[in-house]
Amino acid sequence: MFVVATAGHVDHGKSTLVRALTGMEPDRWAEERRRGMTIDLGFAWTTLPSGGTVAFVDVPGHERFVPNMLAGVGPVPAALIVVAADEGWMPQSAEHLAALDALGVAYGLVAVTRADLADPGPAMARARAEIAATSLGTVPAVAVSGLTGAGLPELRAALDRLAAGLPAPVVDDPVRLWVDRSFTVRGSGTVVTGTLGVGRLRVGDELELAGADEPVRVRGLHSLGEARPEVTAVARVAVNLRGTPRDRLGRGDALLTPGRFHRTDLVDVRLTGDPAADLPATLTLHVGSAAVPVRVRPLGVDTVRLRLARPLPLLVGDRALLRDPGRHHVTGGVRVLDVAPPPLARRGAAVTRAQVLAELDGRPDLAGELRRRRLVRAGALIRMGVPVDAPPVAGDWLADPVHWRRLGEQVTEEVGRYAREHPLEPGMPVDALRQRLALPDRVLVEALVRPPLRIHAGRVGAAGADALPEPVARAVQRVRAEYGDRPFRAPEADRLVDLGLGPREIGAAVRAGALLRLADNVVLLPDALDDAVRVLAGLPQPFTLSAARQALDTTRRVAVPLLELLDRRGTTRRLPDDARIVVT
Ligand SMILES: Nc1nc2c(ncn2[C@@H]2O[C@H](COP(=O)(O)OP(=O)(O)O)[C@@H](O)[C@H]2O)c(=O)[nH]1
Ligand SMILES: [Mg+2]
Repeated sequence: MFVVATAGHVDHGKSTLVRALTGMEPDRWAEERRRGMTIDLGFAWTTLPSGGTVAFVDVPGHERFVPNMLAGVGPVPAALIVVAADEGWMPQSAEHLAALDALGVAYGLVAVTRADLADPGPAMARARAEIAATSLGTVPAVAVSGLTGAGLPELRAALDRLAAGLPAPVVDDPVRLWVDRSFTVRGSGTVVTGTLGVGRLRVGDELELAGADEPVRVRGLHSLGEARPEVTAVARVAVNLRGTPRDRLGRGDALLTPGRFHRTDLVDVRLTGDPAADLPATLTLHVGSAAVPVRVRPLGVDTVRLRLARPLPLLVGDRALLRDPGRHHVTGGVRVLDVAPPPLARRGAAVTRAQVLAELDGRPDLAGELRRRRLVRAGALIRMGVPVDAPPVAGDWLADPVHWRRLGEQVTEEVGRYAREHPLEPGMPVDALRQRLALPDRVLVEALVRPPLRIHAGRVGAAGADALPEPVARAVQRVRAEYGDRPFRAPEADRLVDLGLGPREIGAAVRAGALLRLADNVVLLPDALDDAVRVLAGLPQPFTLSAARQALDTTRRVAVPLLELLDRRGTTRRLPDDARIVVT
């Protein structure tokens, strides 16, 4: 199937032509038929001579209903531009063409209608000249009469050729179905319709609703009036949603493949076409079937920041248009450059940003994104519409190579500085390093630490940094020399000072396993513990504190905390009468 939207001034015969081609009534409402005027979008389809199907989105031509027209053409990549032979090029011919141009529509043809009423030549020449200056370029033209049927076979053939020239549909990309209608079907519940430009939908699929966080489930699918288990792009499709109240969604919403779209209310864009020098501060942004008020902040010559009144699922490269609803005027096209732009808080930030934006063209560019964002999750980029084909540096983090190398150097610098400032600590705590480098995730620190650095017990240091600093090692050796043969005599506080063992040095020695701390300023050599257990086990059980003190040849200063330590470890057990036994 291919989908074509009509375009053209009111009363030029768009709906008549669609009716003549399809035998279906595009004006769906009683009011439309009574007034003989299209107000909202109409839908009809037919089989072409080639056997292919063309579906029409018939739009209103009246200037009051341009927003409806834009909701119809937004998601549709081809246009049938209708001009009446007897009236020629008119204001909404021009405005609709400006809209197609702003959206970058590149495929189309002209039908000069009411050719039974006047010579179609002048209208056709004018229309082709106007269109040639837009994204559509030179297009085929056919003169027709919806009344007599003249020219319809030629128009069908031209539609077939247009279809043959369209790019192949992309069926494996994520779905973003812009809703153009929503209604309730008795017994089925809520149904939404739209033009599926990319991807595929299946009954049972779980989708996201752009405006809400809960998922919705596809209960049924219709296309061309028939129920189908699956619909692939390009297609007009009606989606029956399970358990979604009708008032939860409407035109301008979008059904999305879960997790694949970034919803944003702030975008930096390039204005295409002929940007007005004095852009109004508020405009309406039309994208897909959505129309959202935006505040405009000029940044560069042709780049602006838009603050949207509600978030939309936008991607880098999206085409949209800005319209001034008060002046019935398409102000220009928009190409989305960045859907997650940085805040402009600091002085001069806007100028810098304008320079950055001047380099962007809306084509997703992984290397450029990495250069600008430095560190970003792959999933975040994919949700912005940037394909990721580079390996992550850690977890799902991607890094700009230059930034990553610089971070590696900073790790070495920071860890070195920390070691100088904290000589007794066995390295820099990983989290301190993470904060110092302003890294958003610990896995990044872990990936940045390379030999000779390593992570040990939550700290980053040189391999062997948990060994004792030189002066402490010497002091411990002196302790060993002096107390090796009386292992339960702890050095007195004065002696520790003489040896250069202050609280920090003792801490370092304890962490390195070179000393055993029983209490403040009470330290033993580490093997003393096993020796003590052996001695105590040789005593008659249970034994008293005093018996233990004598057997160990030590003082209460050591014996009390030593036994308490053994109690805590469950090596000894303290009985109600304060005697102890060794637990075997
Ligand atoms: N004579 C003649 N009248 C036409 C032709 N096409 C449309 N009309 C009439 O023009 C009027 C507007 O047609 P319509 O299809 O509603 O125009 P739309 O606003 O562009 O959809 C209607 O009265 C039609 O009957 C045509 O080819 N020949
Ligand atoms: Mg109409």
